[in-house]
Amino acid sequence: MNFADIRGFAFDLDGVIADTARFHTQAWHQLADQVKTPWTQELEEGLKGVGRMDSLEMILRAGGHQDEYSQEEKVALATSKNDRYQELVKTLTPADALPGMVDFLAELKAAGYRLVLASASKNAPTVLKYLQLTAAFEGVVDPSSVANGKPAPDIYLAAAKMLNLAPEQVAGVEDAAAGVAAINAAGELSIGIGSAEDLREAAVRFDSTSQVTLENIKKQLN
Ligand code: B16
Ligand code: MG
Repeated sequence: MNFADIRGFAFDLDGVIADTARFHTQAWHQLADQVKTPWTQELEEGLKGVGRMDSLEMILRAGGHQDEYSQEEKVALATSKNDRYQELVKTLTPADALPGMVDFLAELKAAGYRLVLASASKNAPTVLKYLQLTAAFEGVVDPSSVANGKPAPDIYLAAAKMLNLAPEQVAGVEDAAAGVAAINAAGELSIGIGSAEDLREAAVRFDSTSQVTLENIKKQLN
């Protein structure tokens, strides 16, 4: 893939733009305690980027509880997690954007790149509003409009479509293994933010959001 072909960027939200991954983690951890699934580092990492009902299924399966709840009870569990998450995100302010990301968005815009959000979260528009970053993006892909969640490519393909670009012209930015897998499966350029162990499939990788600049991306690709 050639960086010179890139015209647009599709961003994940939780863990990339905003420090909200910790809120999802906190709310899911509480739910895991409630259904008596032991909380592990592996489960915590595996849930990142995964949609709400798929996350619930992962937690139930991890504790061997997958056959103990009706569909109605599962929806009630997911709703209670979301209620807790929404209470936590109410505290967000523009200061909760992750280090360097507001500058990176501005740098991309000034360089003429087109920007969309490709988050699995149905709460993404609300979170952007609290961060006062709604206007930074041309659009937000609606996660309920795609058939398959991350690691399937659907949401990143929808992001390219929203920008009227071919997948090879789009770079995706992610903090989760499921998200990097989704970008790669879409045939886009994957930029991962996180540990080398978790994000070994990323084409470009940074330890922290503060390192993400156009210059540093190009450096890694050369
Ligand atoms: P919601 P991202 C993902 O957002 C989160 O990483 C994941 O933890 C969460 O379960 C998922 O969104 C669904 O979120 O319950 O708010 O619809 O990382 O893709 O921006
Ligand atoms: Mg994420």
